[in-house]
Amino acid sequence: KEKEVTFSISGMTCAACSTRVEKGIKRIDGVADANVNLTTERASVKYDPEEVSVDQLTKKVEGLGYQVRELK
Ligand code: 9UX
Repeated sequence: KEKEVTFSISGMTCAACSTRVEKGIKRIDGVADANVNLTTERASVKYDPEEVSVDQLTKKVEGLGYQVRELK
């Protein structure tokens, strides 16, 4: 069953940053949708927990060069 997770992401300073993060997350297998908001520094991701973990999503964003934490 699909789940949704919200992240706080810092380090995004221009619109190309948030687009980059959003596209990067969307490319991951198991991700159904992703929305990244530059102004609020929030990302919401719809994903299938049987295919991808929150930790993998986090690692992806870190790999792109931003600081990320899950919001509970
Ligand atoms: Mo904008 Mo973001 O020139 O890494 S793409 S700062």
